[in-house]
Amino acid sequence: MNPGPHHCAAANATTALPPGLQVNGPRLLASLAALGEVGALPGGGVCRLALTDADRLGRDWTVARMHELGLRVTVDAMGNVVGHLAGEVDGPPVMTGSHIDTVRTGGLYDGNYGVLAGLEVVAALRDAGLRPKRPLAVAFFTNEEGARFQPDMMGSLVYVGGLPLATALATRDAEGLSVGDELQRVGYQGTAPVGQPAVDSFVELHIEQGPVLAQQGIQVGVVEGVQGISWTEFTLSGQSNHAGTTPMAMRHDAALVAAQVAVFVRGLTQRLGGRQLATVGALRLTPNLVNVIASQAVFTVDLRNTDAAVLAQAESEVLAFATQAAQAEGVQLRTRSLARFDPVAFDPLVVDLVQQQATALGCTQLRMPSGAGHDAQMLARVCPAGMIFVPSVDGLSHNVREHTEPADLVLGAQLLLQVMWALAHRNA
Ligand code: HGY
Ligand code: MN
Ligand code: MN
Repeated sequence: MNPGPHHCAAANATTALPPGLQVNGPRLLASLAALGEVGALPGGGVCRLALTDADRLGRDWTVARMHELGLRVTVDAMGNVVGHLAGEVDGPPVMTGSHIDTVRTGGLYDGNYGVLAGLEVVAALRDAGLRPKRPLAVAFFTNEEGARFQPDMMGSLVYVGGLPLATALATRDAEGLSVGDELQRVGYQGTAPVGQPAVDSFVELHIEQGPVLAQQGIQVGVVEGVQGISWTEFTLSGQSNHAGTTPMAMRHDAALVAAQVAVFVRGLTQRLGGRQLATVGALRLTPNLVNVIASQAVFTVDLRNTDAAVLAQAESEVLAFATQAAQAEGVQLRTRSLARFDPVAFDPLVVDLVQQQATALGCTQLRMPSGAGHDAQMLARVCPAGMIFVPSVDGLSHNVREHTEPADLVLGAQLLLQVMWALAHRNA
């Protein structure tokens, strides 16, 4: 059982946390359960795909909570929402935040935890009657997951100027609905200028979503960066024909080529070794009928690696294999990049502060990369950024059984409070 939050030894005189300043664990856990009711799936888990009605309800719940805490709330043209807490001095805020959209089989904590822990930091300061030196901000960004509209981290990418707003708003989902229309429909196409406020520093608290911390019995991940991400959509166009009358030699079977690529990418990870990951997560066959040779297969390949050069090699090998497999089957191949982000290294200012405060809290800790993409990797383009991980039980995420122990959730929020306080009071 992990210890509850402690008083921490001061990182240095200017950043010492006022004695007794602690997050309220039961309040944090209750807020996670309450938000988890929004878009709840029967049997557990959450489905709040970006800009659906469930996402709107989750946004409404979170904005109402921001107002309850006395935050000034802004919504920009990308639907990014920021709750602002004034500091003793004006200037760019120390920001925390994450996302509240989920995948279709989401859990309670992916994204939601970082946003609600940020609001718990604000609530704890309010309880103590404390105002930070620099302003603080708690944000949730639009469409972090990229499950409905690609790329992922879309809102934060627009926020930092990495994707033009118009391009993002024109992006369409599989049903042809655009981000812009859906933002309007759910009532979150705001008027605040995108990318405002400029951010002093950013720290995101998130569940690890992998098995490393849980397997090693470590309480906190001191995240040093995020691995590279490559998402590609492959469209194979063959010829539908009768499953019972078409000789094998006469087939142009799109499903076969899709299956060959799926097997190839698994072999590629074994051959490349290291941290190479590959996933065929989405696959759609047309006409998808038991007795018809598939005329079309549309599928996605998700490649990840901390090593940019190996990731690029993996991409070119997959494309080369798919091209020759399609040719051999007499199937047309078209590809479309859905997301492409190089590995990101977080700023030592934030990484070292996370480590220092974790040490002050007496936590066991591990410096590690992030396997998942996060909004922090986008904010890292415009300010010093970093992340804190807490363990995921059985390393499960993007799965309705996603779970993190309450004590770990509370400890992570206490660490976030301490890191934000230190950032808000650092001399610089
Ligand atoms: O795909 C990711 O890594 C993140 O969950 N969007
Ligand atoms: Mn996430
Ligand atoms: Mn996710």
